[in-house]
Amino acid sequence: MNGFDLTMPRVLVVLGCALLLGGICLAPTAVVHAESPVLFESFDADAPGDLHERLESHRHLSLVEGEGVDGSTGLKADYVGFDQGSERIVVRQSLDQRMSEATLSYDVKFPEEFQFVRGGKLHGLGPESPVTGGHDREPHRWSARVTFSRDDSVRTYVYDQTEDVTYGVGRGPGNGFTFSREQYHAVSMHMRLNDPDESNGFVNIYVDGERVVTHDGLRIRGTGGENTLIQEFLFSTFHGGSSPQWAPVDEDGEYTTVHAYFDNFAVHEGEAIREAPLSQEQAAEKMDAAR
Ligand SMILES: [Ca+2]
Repeated sequence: MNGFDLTMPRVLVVLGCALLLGGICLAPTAVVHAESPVLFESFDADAPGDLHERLESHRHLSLVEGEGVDGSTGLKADYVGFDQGSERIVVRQSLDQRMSEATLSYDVKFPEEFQFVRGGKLHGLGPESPVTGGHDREPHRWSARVTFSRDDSVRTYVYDQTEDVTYGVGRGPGNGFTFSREQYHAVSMHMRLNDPDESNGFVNIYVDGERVVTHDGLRIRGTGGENTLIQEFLFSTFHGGSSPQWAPVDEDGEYTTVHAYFDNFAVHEGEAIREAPLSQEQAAEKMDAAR
């Protein structure tokens, strides 16, 4: 650690000050805002962390030097087409903190040949026992993910407490947002759980610092309790879907494999929208702060 002070990344945010007679600011009101990520992985550290090792050991994930942001090492995902979209790439990682509000951020690059087809998953957050894959909803179980969608866009995908539906509920952008190919974009999913008896939760998606999806009025959990709080990172990416129409195919209509690249996974408590893909220097600072 070389004497690195863990309190250093914390910054004082001045919210305002009490103006008294004569306009003199006598009493600045400050709160401590924790900038340290709950989880951070840039794939560039000398000693791989737990998430790094678990992702690297997945058969459809590999690390590629120079393909990360800013010429760093990035994570390549292979989307292998089959009769339910593409083969599932799912890695669940417990977080060291339980939160009612959090932001998941990562940088993603879609090459020119990537096929969005009918859409697929792009990571998210969950409680102690997330529900995905069309399984039954329960009051203490939920999940919130980003999906890539047809037309090169994004949507939310939330297993909330909506009754009489099998799969997640989603909302897309109202502004016609699309990803540009061959360049990294910074994606942030900022969410807050609802109060147990209210429908006041939200899951919002930002790309390169701009909000592109607002999904509010959500009853994400149906009860309170520690096990309902945000406490898992859901690395989850694949096409589908449950039929061949979701699969990437070649020019002969045969199942094929396409790729996307990821870098700089981060989970912060509260709102921490990433404005742009992180430079190597920024990523190194985050990596230090997360330790
Ligand atoms: Ca990297």
